[in-house]
Amino acid sequence: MKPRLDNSCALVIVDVQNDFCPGGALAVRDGDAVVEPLNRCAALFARAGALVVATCDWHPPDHCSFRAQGGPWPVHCVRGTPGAAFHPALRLPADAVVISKAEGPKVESYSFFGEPGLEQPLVERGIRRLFIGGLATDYCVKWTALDAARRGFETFVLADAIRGVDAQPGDSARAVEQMKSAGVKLVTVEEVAEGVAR
Ligand code: VGL
Ligand code: ZN
Repeated sequence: MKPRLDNSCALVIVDVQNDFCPGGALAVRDGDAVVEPLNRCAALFARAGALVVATCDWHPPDHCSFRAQGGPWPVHCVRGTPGAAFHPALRLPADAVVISKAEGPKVESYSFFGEPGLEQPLVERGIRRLFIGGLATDYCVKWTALDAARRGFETFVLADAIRGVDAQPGDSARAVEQMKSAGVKLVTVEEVAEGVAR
């Protein structure tokens, strides 16, 4: 499976933020291992004239997903804090589009498409194929990929550029199976690179 990279493609880098990396408030094991393959991928997309989007979890201090508010998570990715910043080694192209999500205190949104009005600009730019990588496999990556596939985008997940929370053992593996069942294709960054070379 070597998809050809052109401007009908967009790369969606999901939540590569300090709080989801080792040492962060909601650390994903080896979360920082996604940075290098995503940097490589972002450079390939930029060279192909394809859009790069980076999402960030961007919560108010009293967000409904935090335990003090009855949610499942420790306080994480509070807007404007160091934990909410992108991993310092992440290299985004100058014209990358940054999208904040789950900004309202009462709104949880694991999916990029949970924020209204994001699909139309992609469609208007002729984007039909989305390549998704980042954190976390079993939450924001999964829901973004499932939503993308449901909306009719040809949807690829970058198998070597995702890591999961695995609150229950096997959650990430199950997430991958669920994505595949929904028609999402798994590709490696190397396969994407080969698609550019042709
Ligand atoms: C995420 C848990 C809580 C994610 C965000 O980015 O996958 N997971 N907030
Ligand atoms: Zn969150």
